[in-house]
Amino acid sequence: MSVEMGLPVALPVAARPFEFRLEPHRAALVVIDMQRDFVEPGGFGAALGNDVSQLAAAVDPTRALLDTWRALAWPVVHTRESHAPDLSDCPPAKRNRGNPRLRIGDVGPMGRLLVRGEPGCEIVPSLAPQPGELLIDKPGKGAFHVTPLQAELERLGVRQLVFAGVTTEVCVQTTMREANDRGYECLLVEEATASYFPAFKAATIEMIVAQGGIVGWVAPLSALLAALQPALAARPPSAA
Ligand code: C5J
Repeated sequence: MSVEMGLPVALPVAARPFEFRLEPHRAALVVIDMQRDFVEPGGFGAALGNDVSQLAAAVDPTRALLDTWRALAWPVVHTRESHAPDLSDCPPAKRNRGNPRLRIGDVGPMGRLLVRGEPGCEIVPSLAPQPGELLIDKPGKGAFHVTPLQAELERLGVRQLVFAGVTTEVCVQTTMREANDRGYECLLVEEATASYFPAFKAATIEMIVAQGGIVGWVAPLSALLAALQPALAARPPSAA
């Protein structure tokens, strides 16, 4: 881990409920479940009856975050909600919920829903992981549940998590709560997350910042990108 000359130990981000002090190199970007199965027509989200177009707004802001994290060479984590082909990691309590047209593991236009190796399970092309970035397959809503995520973050020396992804109130919020319980400081980027239900996104943001930031912080993309300018400027000439 190289530390750039003259960079402060923490970069202040204008956030709610109060300033977030982002620590260079110690903050990973975590992109939750930006998979075709949630974002595109014909996937799992659509099979549940959702209007998947609601999620499109989060793609470009997430890409802006990825571009910045990659330029800084700071850690990036992608997650996928996904199951083994034999569904041995998908309990009936999850698979048999509700009355969808298709269930997890059934064959849809993008292959078997939420099954690893199927086209629909992949991350949308514009946000696809690059070599060296972590890809965590998770059978649950939370990214720490039966995954190597915590061990990987410890290996990388990460103690802060900046969140993007979908859906705000399900896998993003669950993972933020898991992370908060494990001692990570969590910042959600408002435009880089979305829900099939805009009211749920708004309510989740309020839950996160309530009570002095009981789950974490929320900031607009512009505030985070502005805060990162000194880190971008401090990169060695070979990296800029
Ligand atoms: C859902 C997710 N909504 N990634 N998964 O079932 O939020």
